[in-house]
Amino acid sequence: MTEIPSIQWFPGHMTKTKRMIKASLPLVDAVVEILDARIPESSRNPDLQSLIEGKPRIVVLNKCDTADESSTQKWAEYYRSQGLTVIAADCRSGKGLNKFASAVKSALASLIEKNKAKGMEGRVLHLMVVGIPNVGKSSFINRLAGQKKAKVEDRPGVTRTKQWVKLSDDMELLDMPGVLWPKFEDMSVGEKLAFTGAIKDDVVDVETLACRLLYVLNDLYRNELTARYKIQTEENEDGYELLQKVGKARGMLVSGGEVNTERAAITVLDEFRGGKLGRITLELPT
Ligand SMILES: Nc1nc2c(ncn2[C@@H]2O[C@H](COP(=O)(O)OP(=O)(O)O)[C@@H](O)[C@H]2O)c(=O)[nH]1
Ligand SMILES: [Mg+2]
Repeated sequence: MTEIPSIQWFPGHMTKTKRMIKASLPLVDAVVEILDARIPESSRNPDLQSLIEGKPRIVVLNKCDTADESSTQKWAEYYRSQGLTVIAADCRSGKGLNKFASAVKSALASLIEKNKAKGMEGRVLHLMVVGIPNVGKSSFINRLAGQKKAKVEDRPGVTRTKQWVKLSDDMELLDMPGVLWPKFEDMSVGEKLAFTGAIKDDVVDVETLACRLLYVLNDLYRNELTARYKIQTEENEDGYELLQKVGKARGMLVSGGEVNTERAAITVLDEFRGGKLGRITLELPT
């Protein structure tokens, strides 16, 4: 097990988060789980299932603009085969969110049927949003709620502790995302979270991280890598060699002609996160 400094306060924080999610659960009909489409499993909280005790779940494969389209489809099929309702979305532009309402209705079909039988057709459906830091929970809520959010807050008598955002006449969202933690214990999970920027760079060494990313990209997306930096690479080439090549190709040299590897590393990470290398998914369903 690798020690990442930030996991030292993990247990206490986690307990508080779990308590908060549990306290809100009785108020909602379904849970919306936001995942990063580039690393769906790694950006998932492994405890969520037991935490939400069988509440219907809608999975949002977010940031799908940065992920490989065919891989996102595979992930969607995979989660659907587990009985989950799935949409792919880009919460920065709002693309894909038009499918959200119908996804909720399909996830809650049996509840809606029951309501209808009880003569409570059109009863408001309540939803809670959860996910690990940086997956786009706030972007998701803001995108869906948009202007409506301000209106709800302006209404007199609306409690400020539990903010409900009205999405439509029959759907409301809890305006307080549940922040969960990813599974840090697994080295490769931690690494992927660091690649995408979910773990802050101050807890990892940028050069080591960039070397690992380059190694992985050379394995999975060699064409994209060589095209972006106009370099030639070998199969299984050492990450540090790759970093040197990138730095050289970009003219990132210090006096004496050595490559400024720190600058090269920052560039690689920034460009990967900014989608400059293309649409990349770092893991596939097994
Ligand atoms: N490319 C892309 N970036 C996104 C998307 N959704 C969110 N982001 C970015 O991801 C970062 C974290 O988003 P935020 O909503 O604050 O995440 P939170 O921590 O889960 O609330 C921000 O820089 C967002 O602009 C998306 O669908 N595509
Ligand atoms: Mg947020």
